[in-house]
Amino acid sequence: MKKIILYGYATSPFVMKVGCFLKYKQLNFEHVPVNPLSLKQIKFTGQRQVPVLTIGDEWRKDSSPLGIWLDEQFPERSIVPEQHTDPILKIDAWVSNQLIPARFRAAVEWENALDSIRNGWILSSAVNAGTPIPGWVRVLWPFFVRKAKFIVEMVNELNRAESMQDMKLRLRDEFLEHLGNGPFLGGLQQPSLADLSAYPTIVSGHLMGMRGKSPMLEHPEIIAWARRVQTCLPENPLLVADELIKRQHL
Ligand SMILES: N[C@@H](CCC(=O)N[C@@H](CS)C(=O)NCC(=O)O)C(=O)O
Repeated sequence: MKKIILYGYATSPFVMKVGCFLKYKQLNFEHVPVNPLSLKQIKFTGQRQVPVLTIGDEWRKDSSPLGIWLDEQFPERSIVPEQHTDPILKIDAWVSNQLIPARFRAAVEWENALDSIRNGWILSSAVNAGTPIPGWVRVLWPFFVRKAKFIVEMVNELNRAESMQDMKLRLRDEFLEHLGNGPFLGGLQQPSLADLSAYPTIVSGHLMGMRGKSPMLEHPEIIAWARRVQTCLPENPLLVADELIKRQHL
C-alpha cells in the first residue's frame, strides 16, 4: 500500500478533520507535525497552508478535497457515498465556513480572558509537543493567535455584529437541523465526511481540557450524536498524544 502522511498542526481544526477521515477509514498513516515558525516540514509544497496530505509520491491540500481524494484512493468505509454527495458536502462546507471560524472567533474575541489565555497555553503545549517552539513564544501564543493573518481573515468573514452567545446558539440550532432525525448528519445511517469534520471541531476543546461555554455540548441530542461518532473512531480521535487528552469522552 502507498504510504500516507498527514502534515499539519495537531491543533488545527482542518488538520483534525483529515485525521478523523483517516482514522475512520482505518488507514495507517504518519502524522508529521509542522513547525508553525519555520514551516520546514511542508517546504516541499512551496506554500504555507496545512493540512497537506501525501499518498505515495503525490501531495494535495484542502481538507474537504482531501477527504474526497482519500475515498477515491481507498473506497472502503466510504465517507462520501455517491448517492449522498451533495448534502454531505453542503454540511461539510457549513463546518468549514461557520463552525471552524466560530472556534477561531473565540480565540480572537475573548469572552473570559483567563480562560482564553489558559486555552491558548493548552494549544501551544500541544504544538510544542510535536515541534518544539521557544518558551516565550509558548507563553505569548494566545496573543499571537489573535493577530495571525489567516485567523483574523477567517473571523472577519463572520457577522461580528452578532454576539458570541447568539452565534453559538444559532450554530447549535443549525447543527440540529443538519442532523435531522439522525442518527448521523444529513439523516444518514453511517457517519460521513460531514460528521468527521464536525466531530473534532466540536469535541477537541473538551477532550483537551479547554474551558468555555459550549451550548452544543450541553444539548442531549448533540451529545448522543457525538457518542455515536466516537464509537466509530479510536479511543483518541485527535492527533495530539494520549497524555494531552485531559477529559473523558462526552
Ligand atoms: N480551506 C482549507 C483551510 C486550511 C487552513 O486555513 N489552514 C490553516 C491552519 S488552521 C493554515 O495553514 N493557515 C496558514 C496560512 O494559510 O498561511 C482547508 O480546508 O484545509
